[in-house]
Amino acid sequence: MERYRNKEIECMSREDMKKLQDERLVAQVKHVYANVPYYKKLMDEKGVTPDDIRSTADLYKLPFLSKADLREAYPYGLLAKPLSDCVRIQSTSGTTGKRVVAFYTQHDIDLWEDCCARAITAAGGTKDDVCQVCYGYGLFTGGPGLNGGSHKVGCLTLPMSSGNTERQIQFMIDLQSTILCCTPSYAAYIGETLHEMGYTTDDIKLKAGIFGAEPWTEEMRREIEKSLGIKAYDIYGLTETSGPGVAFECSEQTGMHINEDHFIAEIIDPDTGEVLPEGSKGELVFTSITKEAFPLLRYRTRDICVLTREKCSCGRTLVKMSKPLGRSDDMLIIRGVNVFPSQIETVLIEQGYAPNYQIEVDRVNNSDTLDINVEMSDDKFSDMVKDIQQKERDLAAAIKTMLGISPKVHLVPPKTIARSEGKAVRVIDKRKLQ
Ligand code: DLL
Repeated sequence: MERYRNKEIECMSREDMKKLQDERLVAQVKHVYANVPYYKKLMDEKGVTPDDIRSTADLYKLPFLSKADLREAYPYGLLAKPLSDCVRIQSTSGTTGKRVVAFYTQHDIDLWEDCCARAITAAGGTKDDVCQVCYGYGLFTGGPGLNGGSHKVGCLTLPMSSGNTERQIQFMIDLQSTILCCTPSYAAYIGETLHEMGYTTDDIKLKAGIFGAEPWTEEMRREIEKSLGIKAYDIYGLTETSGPGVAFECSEQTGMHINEDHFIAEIIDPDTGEVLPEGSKGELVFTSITKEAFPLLRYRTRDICVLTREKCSCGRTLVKMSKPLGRSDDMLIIRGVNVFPSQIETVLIEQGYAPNYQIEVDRVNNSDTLDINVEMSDDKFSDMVKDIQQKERDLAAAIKTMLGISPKVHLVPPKTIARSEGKAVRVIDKRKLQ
């Protein structure tokens, strides 16, 4: 039986949802124009006033915001409420450039946690569940967001944060956790450790996992589901739009429903900025229509995906986004060919390898090199050089078929690629250092 947190909204007719979005958008544009000089300037430069925005059909008239704007406006330049009305900040990990800092009023936090509660409920969560949250806590939105959502559902919440994997498993067994929230790469690691510790899925009570914050493939989903004996649900979000819970998966597992009462989604051509028709692949853009403190209008996520309004068997009418197929800024261009790490992961898992790999790109004599280190799983393990070389050739051939370019594959012994407790580092691009 499908569970909903807010059936009225989640299954609302398209017509009513559009009306709700129209009203909220008009009010939000007024709020932002009046309170955020940075965005007012962008609108003025484009010759758009709040009066020009009467419904979602006018959305295209508004200027885009990008991460570069957020950095330029750092830290307070996009704040739409007095600082004294804000009760929290969260932030991105900021591996490149300045961090992005997002602000929340108490109302913003309530709505955000409610979005996360919808995700937990869609994964079957109720007040009788024990929800183990192993996303990082702190500035990262994963821990706080799912923690708040779990409270709202009424689950017994285990605020574990990430790390100390054996202790995670001990708690999971002792406290009979039924729902696990963490990155998919950490879920895979928890599964691996569970079996290494001599336990099986019979020793745990997990039924569902809510995994997101990084790309993961369908193949990886099946691996995790098998290893932990659960149904694995995807969850999507980004710090700039509040955190996890912008979109969540239902029992159909064919994409994530976007919480459209809070976020309007568009797909654009990342090169021209042109809005693309439904079903096209392009960059996802969000307008947050309910946020008070940090309401971003037409924010370019850099995530490449497809939106669909095909009827969903779960009964929800909320538009669905595909798994992000990559980020427009994560896409590697190797010898002129577009390569997403997820394509390589798909081949690895199809060929029976675990998703423990690292991609290294370099430039030697003006030519790009692609090296892929792949861990041998126990059943693939061999200490015969000839055997390993044959396996490397087979894998390289399969990857060439997928990508159109030849990689050098290096099989490495089990457990030699560092495991991740948060977002996995899959790519080392040495070309940037030159
Ligand atoms: O990763 C928020 C989050 C926490 C989402 C926990 C889900 C669960 P950031 O650190 O700002 O926020 O990173 C946002 O991560 O633009 C995507 O590129 C990527 N991402 C997030 N969820 C998914 C997902 C959090 N389900 C960036 N699949 C986004 C693929 C995802 N990529």
